[in-house]
Amino acid sequence: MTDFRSDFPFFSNEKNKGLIYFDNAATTQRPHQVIDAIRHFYEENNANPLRGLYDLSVRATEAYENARHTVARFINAAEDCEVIFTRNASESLNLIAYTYGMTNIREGDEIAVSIMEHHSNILPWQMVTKAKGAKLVYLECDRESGVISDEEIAAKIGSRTKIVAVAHVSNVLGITNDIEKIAKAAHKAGAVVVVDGAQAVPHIKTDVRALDADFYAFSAHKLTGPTGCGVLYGKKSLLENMPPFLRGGEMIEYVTREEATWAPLPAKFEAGTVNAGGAVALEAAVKYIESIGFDYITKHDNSLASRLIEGMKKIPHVSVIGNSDGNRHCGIVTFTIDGVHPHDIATVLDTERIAIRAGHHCAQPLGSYLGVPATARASVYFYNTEEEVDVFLSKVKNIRSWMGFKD
Ligand code: 7TS
Repeated sequence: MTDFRSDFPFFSNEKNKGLIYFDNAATTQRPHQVIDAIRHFYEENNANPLRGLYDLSVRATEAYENARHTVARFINAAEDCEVIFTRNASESLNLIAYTYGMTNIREGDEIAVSIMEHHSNILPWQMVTKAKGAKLVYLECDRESGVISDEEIAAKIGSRTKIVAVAHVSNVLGITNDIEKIAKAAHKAGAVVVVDGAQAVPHIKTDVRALDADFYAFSAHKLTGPTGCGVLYGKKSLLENMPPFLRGGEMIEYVTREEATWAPLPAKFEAGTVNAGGAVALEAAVKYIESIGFDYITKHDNSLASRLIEGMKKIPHVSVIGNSDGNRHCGIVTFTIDGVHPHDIATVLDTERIAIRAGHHCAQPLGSYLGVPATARASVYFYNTEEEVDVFLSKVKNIRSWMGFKD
């Protein structure tokens, strides 16, 4: 393995020495390349972008727009203006609901989401369907494999469907949904496809045009970038016909006492002073991830997930949620231990300096559907190691006996 960890000041920090960080699906750590990029922007190029007529502000604007160009190339958008900077994936999804959703959904229409969605891709659609007298329909997955079948797609996406909102990768099951197939069905029905890519973009090569996604949302902080910076990709023809989400700042063309007209894309969707430092840091994260390459990242994440799953299969009373093939987990392994509350699993592991997430993972409808309201989740990234997986497994093995169980 290449020693990526030396790129991460976090891991050499005195407080974090020896820590096994397995909560990468919640947020990742940042390499110095990203931290340096933020520092460099504020030390050298900081001004309010898109406004000033002086050289410094032009530099700030260039830095911001270069970041947009890098992101557009990274996800293979056709044009830079199809990339809108937001605060995070949640805001990107809300933007679509408040603008496209609230103007295009009518009484009797249907919005289809999958049962494995993060709340950020459910609540906005609950809001739209309730406001418009439309219906929210759930695409259910196979309880064992996590796969959404062709039959389910055919049954739930039809002539009433106007929006299909689905995760590219589930934050609980780790499964990759077949977006191309779902997009084909949606487009045939005359619906648009909203893809929540929060857990996909960090782990697999994402090509929004090959997927034929109409909208695609993700967060910088899950791919070693900064918090407070997210992306909404949208097809230009759709974005151009949508009303603005938030109002104020440089998103206008002209304002009278009564009326306003809107700036062209992407400014129309970026009200107020933009997060240029965040965008520049996201660009650094993208370049860093590209320097490692998805050939390596995907393979490594799959290999560690497989090691985790194979190890867990050998431990009595431990059950892995979802697919039995580690190559279908994007580094996310959710599990339960008989008789031990997931919060206790996380607390016990914390005393061993292992950080994992436990609870509902902001996917309560999935927990109800699978009959497991709370679970524990280990999620790895390219900087995690086989040694860490083995230490983790050895601790998981002992949890029941530490909790007083005899077998
Ligand atoms: N969609 C998915 C699939 C996610 O996993 C998350 C965050 C979001 C949307 C929201 O991202 P945000 O950046 O707007 O917060 N998921 C998790 C998680 O699994 N644990 O903590 C956050």
